[in-house]
Amino acid sequence: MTAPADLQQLAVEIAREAGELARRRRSEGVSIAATKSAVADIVTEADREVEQLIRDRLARARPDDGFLGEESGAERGTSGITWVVDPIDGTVNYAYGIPSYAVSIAAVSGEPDPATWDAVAGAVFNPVSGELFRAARGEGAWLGDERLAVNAEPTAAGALLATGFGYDPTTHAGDLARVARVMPLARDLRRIGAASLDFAFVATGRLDGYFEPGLQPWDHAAGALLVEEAGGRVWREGGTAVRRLFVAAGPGLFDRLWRAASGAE
Ligand code: LIP
Repeated sequence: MTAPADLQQLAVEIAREAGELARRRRSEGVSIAATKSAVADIVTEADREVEQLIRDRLARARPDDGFLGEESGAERGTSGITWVVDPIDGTVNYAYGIPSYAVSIAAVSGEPDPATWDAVAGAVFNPVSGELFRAARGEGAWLGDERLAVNAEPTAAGALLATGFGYDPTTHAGDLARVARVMPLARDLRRIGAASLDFAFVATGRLDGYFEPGLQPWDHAAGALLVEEAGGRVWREGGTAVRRLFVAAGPGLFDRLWRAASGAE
């Protein structure tokens, strides 16, 4: 089995190239290729082009690996490693020109099932800020040469939290009820619009915690590893939940945030 550090290096190299393509295409103007689950759920031509670049680079470097991408679907491999890819996470931000979007690439081992896989390496790259967050299982999470650490405890002012909402308007009432349950813990709330960056910001200590229902495997595969390798905890709702809830935070906040966000209180 390839060392996590080697998989991380490949993810970093490809994320950089893919991110530069996304940034270049944005500067040339965005064209919406299609809508997906709801009118608000868009995919741009750049999403498709960037994912194809990532898929081609991975196939050339590791032809026996599997692939699971937001735009081009899944292909099983034979190596025990599957690459889980969101070519442009934060697509709506990207379409509007808001500089908060990222290429998210993760290598997972085991079955390509988010309920059971083990993320072993990942990279999250924001080509506008130039920040590339990376992690390899057991080797920490990093931003450049800076080793990342979650905030162990929020300050006395309360927790700086982030969340997100689904594209389906019928889910918004429940999402807002969840926010109301969580707000007593918070000093303030951010809605960044790219799950991979939300996770990365928890890993860096820029956020104390993050919670969001309905994330897709490619939204969380790399970001959750960043948080875990930075000393944080990540929970995903199991069972038959349709829009599974994700919660990520440092050890001093996690249990309170999970109880409030999940409604377990
Ligand atoms: C987005 C997530 C974000 C969520 C959005 C959307 P996409 O992913 O990163 O956290 O709130 O609804 O799902 O669609 O931009 O790849």
